[in-house]
Amino acid sequence: MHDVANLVQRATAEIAAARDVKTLEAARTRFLGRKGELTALLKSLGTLPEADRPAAGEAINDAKTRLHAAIEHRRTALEQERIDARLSAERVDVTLPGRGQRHGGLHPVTQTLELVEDLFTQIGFAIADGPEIENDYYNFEALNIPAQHPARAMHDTFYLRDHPLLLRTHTSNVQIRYMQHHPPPLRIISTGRVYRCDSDMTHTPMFHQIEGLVVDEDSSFADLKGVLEDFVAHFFGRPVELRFRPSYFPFTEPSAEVDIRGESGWLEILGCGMVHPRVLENVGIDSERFTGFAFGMGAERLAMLKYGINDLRIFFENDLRFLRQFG
Ligand code: 2NL
Repeated sequence: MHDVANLVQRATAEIAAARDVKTLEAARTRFLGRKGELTALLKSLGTLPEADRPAAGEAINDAKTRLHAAIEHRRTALEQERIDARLSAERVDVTLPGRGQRHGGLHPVTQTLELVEDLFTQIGFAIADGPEIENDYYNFEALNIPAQHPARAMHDTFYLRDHPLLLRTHTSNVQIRYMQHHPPPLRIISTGRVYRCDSDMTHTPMFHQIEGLVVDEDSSFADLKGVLEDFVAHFFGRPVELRFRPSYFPFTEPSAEVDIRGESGWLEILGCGMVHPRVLENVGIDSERFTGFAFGMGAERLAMLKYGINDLRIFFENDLRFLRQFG
């Protein structure tokens, strides 16, 4: 009897001390297993005097029941501890705000191109498109740009290796192609990428140009001025003062460069002029009957003036901190 009490005391302590199921199982085997201590006591019953056997047997069975219950109780507790530990380790805060999905937006240059196309479409201009890889005729020859002209030099124009082709230096090639297939009167806007062998603070090898062309029986320089005044007012959203300075382009005569009045002085915004009669004749238009005016501007330059940007290169760096401001 004293042995049973001692055993129960040791077993209970061990069961309570078990930190995991494996230790607990070892304790069960040691005390309740087929070769366990309690089984050994049961087997030794026969060595007791007959009169003591029922009481001893009852004590052993009672101990067996209690230890069994204690083990199951402990097992349940350990299992619960394991679940609690996992629950707190793998906790998810479902109240956190979601990561969300940002909306994309159009590049400021694209927005500028679309706004200009929109404004000119409203006053009856058609949108014309053409190739960025062009031949010498459409990029230079038809535009009255002579063979020795500096713009045609290797260091100003990108030529293709092994092909008599080049990357267009302006979108005027589109105007020439359009005039070949559309008799006047005509009004068109052409926008797109153009390429020049040039790279510094204020020049990138690729930029976007916007060109306009009107050919009609009596289009005049006054019409050109009116169209441009109207355009800048709508583009900047306020009346803007323009200044025309005499200039030179091989494809216009007379030619002018146009400035807008800025905070501190005049800022150049575009070039323009009356289409040179030779350009009209090159596309089979009677220059005695028809006259035309044309203008060209850089889209990046236009966007810089509209949004107050001072460095051209930021348009091409794809820095989201910059681009998101135009969302
Ligand atoms: C500039 C100046 C200009 C034109 C482009 C043109 C096109 C044809 C005939 C005559 Cl088909 N002219 N385009 C005329 C004057 C100026 O561009 O500074 N561009 C960035």
